Amino acid sequence: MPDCALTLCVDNGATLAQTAGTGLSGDVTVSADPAEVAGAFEGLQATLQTGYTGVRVDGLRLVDATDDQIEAIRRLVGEYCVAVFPGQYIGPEDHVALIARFGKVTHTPGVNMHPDHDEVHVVANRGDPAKPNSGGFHTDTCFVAKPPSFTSLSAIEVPDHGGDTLFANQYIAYESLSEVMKGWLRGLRLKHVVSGTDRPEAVPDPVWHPAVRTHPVTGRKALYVTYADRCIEAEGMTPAEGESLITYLYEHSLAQHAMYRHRWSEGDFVMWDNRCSLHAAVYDHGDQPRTLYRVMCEGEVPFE
Ligand SMILES: O=C(O)CCC(=O)C(=O)O
Ligand SMILES: [Fe+2]
Repeated sequence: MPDCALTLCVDNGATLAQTAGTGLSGDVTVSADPAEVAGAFEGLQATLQTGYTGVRVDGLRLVDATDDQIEAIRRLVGEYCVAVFPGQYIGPEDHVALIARFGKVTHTPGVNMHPDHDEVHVVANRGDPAKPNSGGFHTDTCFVAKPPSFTSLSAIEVPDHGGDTLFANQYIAYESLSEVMKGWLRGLRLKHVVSGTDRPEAVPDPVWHPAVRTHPVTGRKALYVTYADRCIEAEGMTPAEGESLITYLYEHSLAQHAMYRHRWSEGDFVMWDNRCSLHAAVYDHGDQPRTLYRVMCEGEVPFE
């Protein structure tokens, strides 16, 4: 490990290198090479938040990040699926400028954007105290040819309690499948369509993406499914076979031990990698306001 401006530890104080070296349950892996990963995070204070998923990064003002730190964050989010940067209070202009450092800024076709910032999507919701519910787990905007690599949210107004966001690690989902199932999925493509946008007429035709995708930064394979409304067909299979398979994979992708649950504080900046994770919002915050500004970065055409 290079000089130790770096701290990467799990919450119980064990270092990541110790944790990863012990051979985790089943066949899952934490990272390709912890020492190498740690080396990429020099200068960042990153703390793993659960067994496999989610890191918190302290001591860094994101708007002042160096190019090396941006690359370290790209790698960190790629390995642990989601990174939380507390106390950032990033406004819309800085937010767009920050995400532009990771790639081309994009947005979900058909959603309503901020009136003064056309690259910022305002995620605003009040829960209904009589009907708490959750959004389904999904990967963002998978119904386009180049789905977003990263989605980021800056917390503008958060509830006192509730309104958390959950993340599920899709490397773990893939790695914990049997070799037989991995074999079945080899070369299989799933059809993705739009659902739940404000203006469906603004969205493109359905697209086919591999059921398993290789992450371009980490080289790890991740399951790439989403909820049944958006993932509607398996290539070459009968509708019944496809539906059963997709339903199975989706349920499998939501193991609790592969999840991180984020409780929002004002000023939080959260960034996740849609190529290796699913996420879901929980609308249990009654009628308290909850406002998050969202900016995304375009990814590549998914490949197996
Ligand atoms: O409201 C949230 O916590 C997340 C909403 C969401 O799915 C998104 O921003 O992509
Ligand atoms: Fe989303």
